[in-house]
Order: sequence, then C-alpha cells, then structure tokens
Amino acid sequence: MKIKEVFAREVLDSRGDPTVEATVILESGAKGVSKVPSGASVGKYEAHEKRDGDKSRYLGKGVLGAVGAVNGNIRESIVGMTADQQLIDKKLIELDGTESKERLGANAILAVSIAIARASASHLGIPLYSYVGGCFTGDIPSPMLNIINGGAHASNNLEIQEFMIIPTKDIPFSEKLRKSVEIYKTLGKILEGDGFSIALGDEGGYAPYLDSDEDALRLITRAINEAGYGDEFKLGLDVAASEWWTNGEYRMTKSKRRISKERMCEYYLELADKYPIASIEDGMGEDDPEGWEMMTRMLGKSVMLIGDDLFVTNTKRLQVGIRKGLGNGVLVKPNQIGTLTETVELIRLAKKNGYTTVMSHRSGETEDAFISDLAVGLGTPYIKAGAPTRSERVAKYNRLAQIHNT
Ligand code: 2PG
Ligand code: MG
Repeated sequence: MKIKEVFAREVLDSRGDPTVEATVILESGAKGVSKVPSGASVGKYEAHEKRDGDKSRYLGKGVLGAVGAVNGNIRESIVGMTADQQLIDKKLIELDGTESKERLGANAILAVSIAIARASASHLGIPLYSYVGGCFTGDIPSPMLNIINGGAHASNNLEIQEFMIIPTKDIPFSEKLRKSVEIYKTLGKILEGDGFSIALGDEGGYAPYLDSDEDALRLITRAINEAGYGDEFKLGLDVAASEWWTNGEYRMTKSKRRISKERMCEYYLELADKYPIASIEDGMGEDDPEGWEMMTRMLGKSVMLIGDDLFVTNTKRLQVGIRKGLGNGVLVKPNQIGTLTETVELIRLAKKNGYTTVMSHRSGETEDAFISDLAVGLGTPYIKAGAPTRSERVAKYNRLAQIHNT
C-alpha cells in the first residue's frame, strides 16, 4: 500500500509547549495521526529535538522548523513509497543523515514514523499493538505510577524526580490500576490531613514541600498500608541523577548538597533497607559509568537498575552498558532515538541480554497513547506513564484498559 499524503502541524503538549503532529494518508484512504512528547530532564545523548529558537514565538520553543521538515523534505521523499515500516524508517534516517537526527529533527521523524504505523494498522484492520508485535504480542505491562513528583518536574524541594508505586501481585491490569488509584487518593488525603499541599507536578503526582526525600517514601508507604495493600506494592524511584552530575560529583539541584558516588550507593542501600524499593532509574549520571558499575555491583542483584539518560533508547549505548555491566534494565522512550524501527531493535537487544524493559512517557505529553500499544506489542513487562490523573497520563492507562478488555 502506497503513501498518498504526509503533513504536519504545530500543536501543544501538556506543558503548553509546541510539539509536532504528523498525519499520514495511504492510497486506500487509511489515515494515521501521531503527536510526539517532549522531556524536561533530557539526556545529553538523546536524538535531537528540533525547536525554532525564535524568541518571538512561544519563547523560542516553536516547532515550525520540524513541521516544515515534514511538509517539505520528508513529504517529497516518502509520498509514493510503500508504507513498509522498516523501509520508511530507514529512508527517514538516511534523509536526515546525521547521527543525532539534528537536520530534520527527531520530533519530525518520529511523528511520521508513528503515523505510518497507525495508518498501516488501520489499513490492515488490526489493532496497533498487533501491527507492532504481530503474533508475538505480549501481556499487558505492569504500570509504574509516579505519585510524588520532584526534581525537574516540580517546583517543590524534592531532589528525586519520581516516586513511583509498582503493583507486584499477579492480578488483572484493571485491578492493578484500581488499587493504584486508591493508594494515590489515600496519599492525597494523608497529605491534606498533615497540612501539605496537594498541588500536582508535571506528571500528575503530588508535589509537596517535605522535610526530606525520604519523607516521600514514608508517606507513600503509609498510603499503601492505609489503602490496605501493604504486601502488593513496591516502590520505584527515578533519581534522574544526570541532573545532579557536576564536575565529577553529584550536587543536588535544589539544596546544592554534594554527594560522592560511593555515598549515593550507600544512600540507595539504606533506602532499600528501610522501604520496599524494587526499582531505581538513573541512580547515577549518564557520564558516570564508574558509578553505574559500582551501583550495579552493590544493588543489582536485588533492585532493578534502569538506565534512562544512560542508554537513551540507543542500541549502541546499551551494547556498551551490557559489556561493562551497567544496570540491569533500560527505559524505552521512542523520542530519544527517533524511529519505531530503532526502538524495536533496542527492546530486542535488551531482551536478548536479560535486561528489563520499561516503556516510558515523557514529562511533556499529549493525548497520544502510542506507547501503550507499543508496550503490549513488544511485551515490555513495565510501563511508566505518570500518576493516574491528568488526561495525557490517563490516556495511556485507559488505552491499556481498552486492550485488556478486548
Ligand atoms: C524521565 C522522564 C519521564 P523527562 O526522566 O524518565 O518520566 O522525564 O521526560 O522529563 O525526561
Ligand atoms: Mg528518567
């Protein structure tokens, strides 16, 4: 089936920043639309997100250049081609011609890549997850819900970016979600009762000022217990430690407290000793392989150590990590790499080497729930999509619920 039309426009994400929406129409009339997300704690090695930098529009954040790349170069090159995912993705990569997709922009390329997938699934009359996974489509992943926000996602004093709850009992997805919502609501009541703010951060989690980051863990554990699910949930952190990495040591962004990598490891060991911590993401920075190696040695047997900024959904970087023994899991964010094909390759590589995969949203999101289909299609055991509130987060969980009930 050939591609008949491709076009893009500038739309807004959940933070009110512009992003790219692309539409692909096939000769059969089948149509696919996609909107790409955007990060706040962006890894240094991520593919390039093309922004205009024109301060007279959206404070420099406009994406007319990326939109123009779709409506110009990309359109000219792929209209008339067969909508073969791998072929088109390869074409887009070649057309860009740079390592980090800085010419056309990973935001332009990914929007088209995903719109191709949607249009093709629609043409074939199959669900998007089946298009991605075929007969190897996996189970519904377990959600990791970020119910307290800190770091770059909130204007409070918490240094750690994300405090997540992870249902661990083998129950249907809808039950995992229901119990998670009940914990989230219980936490809200506890915070309010104790006089804390229940304002929300970028990913829909509460963003209170607390005495310490550990207090967030204490409050969440209390909420889990008060909701009655003491033995069914574990905790996950996204430290986003690349944000702290300054001149060879860690300097917390808000308190400016300095910590060595050794102390970071001890801190995690202490926390894991006191709280049921199952997962730590970006516990060390993207430029600190030594710290990652140390942390993996000390915690890797009992805790999932997920590389986000470290691997940036890039097979080359994951390959190095596997060789050096860095972490034991990888976060999967399609917009860190820029095409669906490369994202699938990353997941394959991770699985082949026994690395856990966690599908992930970005802090700047839209109602596009593509990652839910991708997670199911490729069978990632986990997905993190924020708190169970705010439509751009809930869209992902609702799509999983839909898939679960088909
Ligand atoms: C992360 C993400 C998503 P951002 O660090 O894992 O939670 O945040 O999109 O800001 O990079
Ligand atoms: Mg992260």
